[in-house]
Amino acid sequence: MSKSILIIGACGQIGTELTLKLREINGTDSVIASDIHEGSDELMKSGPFEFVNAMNFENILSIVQKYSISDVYLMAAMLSATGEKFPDKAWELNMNSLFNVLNLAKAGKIKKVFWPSSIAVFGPTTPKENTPQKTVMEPTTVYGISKQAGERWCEYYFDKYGVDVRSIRYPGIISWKANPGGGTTDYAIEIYHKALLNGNYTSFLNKNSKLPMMYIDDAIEATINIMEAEKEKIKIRSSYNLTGMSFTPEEVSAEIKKTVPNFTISYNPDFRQQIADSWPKSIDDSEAREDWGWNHKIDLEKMSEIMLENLSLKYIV
Ligand code: AKB
Repeated sequence: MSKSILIIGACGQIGTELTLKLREINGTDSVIASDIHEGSDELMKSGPFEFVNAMNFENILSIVQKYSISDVYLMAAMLSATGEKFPDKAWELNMNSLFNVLNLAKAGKIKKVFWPSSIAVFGPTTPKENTPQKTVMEPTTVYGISKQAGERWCEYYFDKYGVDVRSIRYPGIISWKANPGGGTTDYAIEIYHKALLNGNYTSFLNKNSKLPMMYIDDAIEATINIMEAEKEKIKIRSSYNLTGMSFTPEEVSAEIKKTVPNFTISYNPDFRQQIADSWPKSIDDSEAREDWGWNHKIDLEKMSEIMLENLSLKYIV
């Protein structure tokens, strides 16, 4: 029997491409996209869509029942930079949405949950290079605190109630289809847009701010692979470390210059610098590689080629 999937937060940066990929794999009608607002034309035309507020349990339940949903991907969240401006809202959205979905699984209404965590669970006291899976975690952002608390709750629901919840600590995700919203790693997307549109970019992080990153195709593959892996292979029920590459604004700018030779970058760090400074520079994701076969494919050079090629087409049309 084919499964029925609900994506909550389907119109966001990751949700958009996750929905498209899951529809390609499982068939259009088995994948229900949902959000509080409509998404891109491509997403809206690709299959069924429902308005769903991730903070409203009854609202999610009615859609789960309407489509006999088995798997939920909860992609709705407030990210690090916006979370610092609206701490109460960030906590409310990030935690309530998670409890709603975990409780649906606990009640046996759905079978499997994907919930994204983030490198934001780490903090200034965490070892910065090759950050291990298990280490000191003292996050200093509301987003990071909510993700860390969420990880503990996921493990708790698995241990106490047998909820099959699976999670990845996403690094910064780079993509060109849907815009990101309110993250600290967003500079690494804006820079490609501005390189093509203006030939210059003012970075809100300084030139040596090295952060873990990943191209969207790798992130989608990891997300689907962890959900498809046999249950026994998922040995960590809080969240898995995951990475593709690490780079600084200066390094990505050097990569862009290979295609846009006149591109210039300047630096004007703002409040997001402090957030970036509190996060790891590189991640040890060997447990994800060992447990369920994670393997990234795209490095900085390849990613830059893909970004510039696709964005040039977007801006020419
Ligand atoms: C952010 O910058 O807030 C996110 C993240 C690393 O989780 N992209």
